[in-house]
Amino acid sequence: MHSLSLLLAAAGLVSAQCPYMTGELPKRDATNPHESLEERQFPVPQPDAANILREYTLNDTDVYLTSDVGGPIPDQNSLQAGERGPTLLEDFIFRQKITHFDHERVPERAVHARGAGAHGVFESYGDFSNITGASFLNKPGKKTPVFVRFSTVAGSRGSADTARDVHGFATRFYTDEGNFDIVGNNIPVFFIQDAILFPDLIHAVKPSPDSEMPQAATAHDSAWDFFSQQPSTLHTLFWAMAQHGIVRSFRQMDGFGVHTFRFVTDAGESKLVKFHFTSVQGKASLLWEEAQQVAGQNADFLREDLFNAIAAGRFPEWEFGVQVMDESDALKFGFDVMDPTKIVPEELVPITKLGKMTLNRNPTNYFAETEQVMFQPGHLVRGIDFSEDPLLQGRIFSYLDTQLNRHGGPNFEQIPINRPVAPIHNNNRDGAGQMFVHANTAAYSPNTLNSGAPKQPSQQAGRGFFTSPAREVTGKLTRGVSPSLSADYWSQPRLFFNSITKEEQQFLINAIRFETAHLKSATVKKNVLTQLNKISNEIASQVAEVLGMPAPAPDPKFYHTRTTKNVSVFKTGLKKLDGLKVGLLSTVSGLDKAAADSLRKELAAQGVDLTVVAEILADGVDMTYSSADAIAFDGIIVADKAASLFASRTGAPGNSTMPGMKRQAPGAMTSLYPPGRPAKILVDAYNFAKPIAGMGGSGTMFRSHSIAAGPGVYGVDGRFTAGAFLEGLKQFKFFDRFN
Ligand code: HDE
Repeated sequence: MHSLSLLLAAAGLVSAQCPYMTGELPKRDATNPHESLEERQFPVPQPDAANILREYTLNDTDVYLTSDVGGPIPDQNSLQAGERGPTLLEDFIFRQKITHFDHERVPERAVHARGAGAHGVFESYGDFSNITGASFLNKPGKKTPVFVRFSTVAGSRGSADTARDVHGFATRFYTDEGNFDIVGNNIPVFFIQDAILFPDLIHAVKPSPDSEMPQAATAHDSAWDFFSQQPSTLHTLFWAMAQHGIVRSFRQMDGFGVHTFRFVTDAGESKLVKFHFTSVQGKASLLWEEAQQVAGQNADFLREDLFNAIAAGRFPEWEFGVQVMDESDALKFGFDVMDPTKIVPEELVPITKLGKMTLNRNPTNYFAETEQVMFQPGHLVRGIDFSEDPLLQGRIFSYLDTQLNRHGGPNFEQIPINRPVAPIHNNNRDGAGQMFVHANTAAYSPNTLNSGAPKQPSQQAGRGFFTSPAREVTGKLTRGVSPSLSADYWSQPRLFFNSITKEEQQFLINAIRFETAHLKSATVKKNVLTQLNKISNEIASQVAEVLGMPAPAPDPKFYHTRTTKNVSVFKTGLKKLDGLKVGLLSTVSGLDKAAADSLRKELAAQGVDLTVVAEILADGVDMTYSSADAIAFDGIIVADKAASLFASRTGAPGNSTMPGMKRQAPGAMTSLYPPGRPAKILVDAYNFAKPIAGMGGSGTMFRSHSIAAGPGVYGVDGRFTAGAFLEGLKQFKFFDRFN
């Protein structure tokens, strides 16, 4: 029997040591030269549910270095003719090492090149066989391994994490009936309605072909030229320009399948569904100025947050749910539910929660796992089916094709991170890098020579995948956008704008102002205003003001005052503080270690990390002012007796020893950190709307930096409590400071 055929269902698997690791290979029958590998009956490696890659993981502890084919070799010096060279062609060790290095890179993803992944587990809340035949949802408590890759879209693999962008949220369920991928985003809608426009969208958004600028940004003419001529982009653009484009953490964002899919029961009854992953941590985002600083100072901000949280045992969680609609509901809500530029408002169809996903293990090797994971909307399991959405239809083709390009052959599904935990039996054969030794010589179907196996499953036999019987297609062949998709691109961006907080509204307008102020073409600017004005005259007028153009007269056809829920970041806010960071600004001499420790404990009880900052690394100090900045923290506390560090105003003449710089107030003179750095951390944190506090009567100090008492500013009156500060962290941002 084929060894993979016994790779068992993920849930509840027993761990078994790989035979190749123990060295206990079965004996070969030397008298039978035709004995096949199958007949040798290898003990079958079974995936361990806690780590489905364990059997493939190489451990180099206390071993000798070998060549790729196993012989021990030294590889630190080339073989050369004589002491001073040259290197000899004979040097197989040199050639193998260098050749392998020369071929280390595979093409980065055409989009979503920058990402971070993690393993985890999905647990079903119940038996949902009344709506789907999907086996991973058919039992309460049933566990299925998952791998998730989060990403940004436009930037290349080395771009900064906090570029303003849509964020990818791709989830693979390694179900016991095959892999199921939801290749989704953190924004529930998409820019276009037909996959044939995807190359146009991406060419417009990516850097200019002549200068390769700008990297990971849409603040350029071609992007807005496309956006303003293709109004299907407006809704997604609004989400991306709002806080969803600059998330605080991958952990603090929701995920969406975007398209409408189908759930199909074993009996063949189908419903339309939309997939949702709702963050148990809650939602949080950065401010734009903050995100820009982070991009310069810590390009790894989001991946670092995810990696560290998981390493610290603070496992991020999402509730997985579906909006369920009848087949007959497709046009009932005033728009087409096949339209990926529309949300189905939760007031109309609430989310049914199906289970919880927990990410609990970091990858062991970035390339092998995160870079080689190859998602596809076409990875579908019995019980789930596609919809007619033309965008989804195109994706089913594109992802398979792009994986062929990235891997260079059809066997990428055999790479450990892509292998299902379910058995594989088919007549696909050969190709570069084939990993299986297929024993069946009748590699075709139908056959009699292998007794018809692998047999054809069906809806009834063998739990085969089947297309929903309710799907019916008629009509003349046509190219063109359906009127049900093109009737209204403007009401839902307005619904989104109406439903976010007034601060978020202003941030959204500011973001559009920032981007459009980079435009050179007067035509593009004019077209942008025309489109914005169809959504809101207020938005168009505010943008026009910055562009030095006249405010347009209202174009009210799509104006309305409706709102919906769960589209704002700050309205719902944080539910858990796990993994947030607080900086305690102190001095080496004034540090009260006992007070710092007790504060650390109080914050840690809610999953918050305390970092003590002082002039130099000393006992009890975690970070120095030479390397700290406000962006490293979600909140700042100034320690008792540290006030001397804040004597000068931000930007005051330097305290540096650099030639030509004036000296500043006594007490702040040092060459240990840039001029005014401690005060800058405090003032930046305030300006980034973070909670700040002084532990011991900090009123005067705050006032000297123009920080007024108010929400999110604690301890001004000398009364500081960790509890109040933690509440402040939950609110996360304090916008009254900008009023
Ligand atoms: Fe993708 N997309 N996409 N996309 N997409 C890719 O596949 C594509 C779309 C999304 O972490 C590529 O493996 C087309 C919507 C994510 O590995 C490529 C269209 C949504 C990821 C591709 C879309 C997405 C990708 C590039 C228009 C949200 C990263 C590398 C029909 C629902 C997955 C790759 C990962 C990646 C094509 C539109 C999400 C080129 C043609 C809509 C999260 O195949």
